Amino acid sequence: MDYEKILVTGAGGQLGSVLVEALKIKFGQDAVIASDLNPIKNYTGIYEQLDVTDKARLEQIVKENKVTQIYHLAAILSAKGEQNPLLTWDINMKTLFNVLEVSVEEKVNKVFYPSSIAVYGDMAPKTDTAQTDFLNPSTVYGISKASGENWGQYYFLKYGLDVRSLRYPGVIGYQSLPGGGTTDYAVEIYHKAVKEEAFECYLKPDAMLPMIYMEDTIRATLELMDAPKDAITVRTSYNLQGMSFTPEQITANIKKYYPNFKVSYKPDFRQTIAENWPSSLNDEQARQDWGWKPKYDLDAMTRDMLMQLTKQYN
Ligand code: AKB
Repeated sequence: MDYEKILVTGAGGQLGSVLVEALKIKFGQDAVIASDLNPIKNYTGIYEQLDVTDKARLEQIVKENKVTQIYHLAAILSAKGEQNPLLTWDINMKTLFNVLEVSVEEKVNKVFYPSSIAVYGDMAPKTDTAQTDFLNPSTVYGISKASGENWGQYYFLKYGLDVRSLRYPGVIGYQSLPGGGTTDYAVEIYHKAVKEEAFECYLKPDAMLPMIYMEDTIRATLELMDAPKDAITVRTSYNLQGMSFTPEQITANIKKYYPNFKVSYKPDFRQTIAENWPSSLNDEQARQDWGWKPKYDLDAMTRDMLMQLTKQYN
């Protein structure tokens, strides 16, 4: 294997904390630098405190460690972003520009930039939303991701920087908790079921959204980053579909294993966000270009989530 030194920003987050472990298994513990604004509890491995809005500090870490790949995960998500739109725009874009600029300056080989289903708005078809459908995002997070994808493509075309990206659906995993997203309910609901507590859902029972299990998410990310450069025909961001379900459907699925589980509904502003997002994505291009295929459907995910969380809580 070629020499790799991989920097992950936002490594303490829901996805980052799982991705760094997968990267350590793949490339070795010394090849991965986990960075975050705050120290990561119980982390073993190389850690650097990093505010990605601080370009000089980012540059120092990349230079000193001869970083070859950056996974730029640090961002403010959809629901939290709406509480302070201008700050969200500022942070999401400034951190991306710093990563792109430093990558060109320091000749980083590859950059991973996560995009989201939030790039779509009410002008795109709701179901089987295509890669090339219209983007009119309704949240500041979605606007930052739609712009960010295009900036990634710009740096690829202008500077030859190998930026790769996925439009993630809601990510569900037992390893970590999400923060500030609209799809977060689908993680919390499992924790409540296993703790035998009632769950109050902030979306309506029929709010169907695209979701993906953590195992599939990590595999998709690594497969995309491993794909030969010539195979990547989409330089904005690839649609990625795992499964789609509503709060009512996930509840019914959990009830197969926890028949007494109780869910009530109190929709809030996140319901409006969800209403503007697709209910399923067409990910044909990812399947064609680098062989994407999800492994987990709703029931397979539920069984694994319940088993893993039962171990955690006992
Ligand atoms: C969110 O809900 O904001 C994220 C996402 C779908 O990008 N999980």
